[in-house]
Amino acid sequence: MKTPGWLDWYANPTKPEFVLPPGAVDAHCHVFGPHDKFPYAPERKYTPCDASKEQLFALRDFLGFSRNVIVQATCHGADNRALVDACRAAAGRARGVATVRRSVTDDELHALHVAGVRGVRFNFVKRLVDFTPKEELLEIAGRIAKLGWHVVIYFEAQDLAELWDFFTALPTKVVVDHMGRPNVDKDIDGPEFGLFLKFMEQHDNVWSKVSCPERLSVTGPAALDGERAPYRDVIPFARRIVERFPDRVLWGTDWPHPNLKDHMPDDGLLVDIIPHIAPTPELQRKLLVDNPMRLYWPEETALGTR
Ligand code: 0GY
Repeated sequence: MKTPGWLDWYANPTKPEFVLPPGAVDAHCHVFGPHDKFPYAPERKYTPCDASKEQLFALRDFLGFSRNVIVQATCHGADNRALVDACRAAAGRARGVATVRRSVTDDELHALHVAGVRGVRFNFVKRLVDFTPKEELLEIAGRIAKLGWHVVIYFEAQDLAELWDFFTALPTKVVVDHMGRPNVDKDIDGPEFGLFLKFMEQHDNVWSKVSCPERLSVTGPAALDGERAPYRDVIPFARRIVERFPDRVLWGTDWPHPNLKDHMPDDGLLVDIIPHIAPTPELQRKLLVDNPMRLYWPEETALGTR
């Protein structure tokens, strides 16, 4: 039972040529189901294929990551049980970003924290979610701020201007999924991407995941002759963000890549894009280790135990 046209994730990814630095974090990935144990939400907009925690951890090890940040996907609504189960099973090697409603109790928030949750996700992509009133989201943000959590936001570039006042009123760190989905057919120096850069420039609590080239690319997965890197039209956008805000960027695979209908990326090749967007070892270490550790495992960063 899957959404028609749904593609299953890539079962045999290529071994990346790029060797990840020790302690690297895949800071955006999901678990789906398994649906017989963790059913999908009735209000979901798509039904994915199951993608279990064991499969996620196998990918983590194969690619050379040490840790995961598992993000609640919309198909599980505000039922975070699959996410919590995966975080617990990871025994400290995964953190979570949950979805909660205003009705969530303090005890429930505490239990999520103990399981490893450190953020909530607010989704503004209209094909994925129904509208939630902003005052409800602000109320949630105020409550989770007290736990030291942050807010992850997912939106499309053309909606940033309208959402600007809401985003800039959030009282926490704010992490943007997939660079705010730039239209990479437009000029990198044009007003649309310029507004996103201004958003980060003017607000030093705003971070960005430089992830998901496979979702944003118009040129697609074909590499140029003699090069391995696919999705070449997305690379300049991601690289600009990494070079301008090296201490506020994160990277993730987005496995198992929900909602892709034309092709499924090879996760090994996605890893091989990293040196194109973060060209020096220092930028790579910040992107893959220092930044996600500071955000999701601050206690270990402070103790110097990683
Ligand atoms: C992503 C992107 C997508 C889906 C979701 O929660 C979700 O359903 O985030 C998308 O369809 O663009 O980050 O996985």
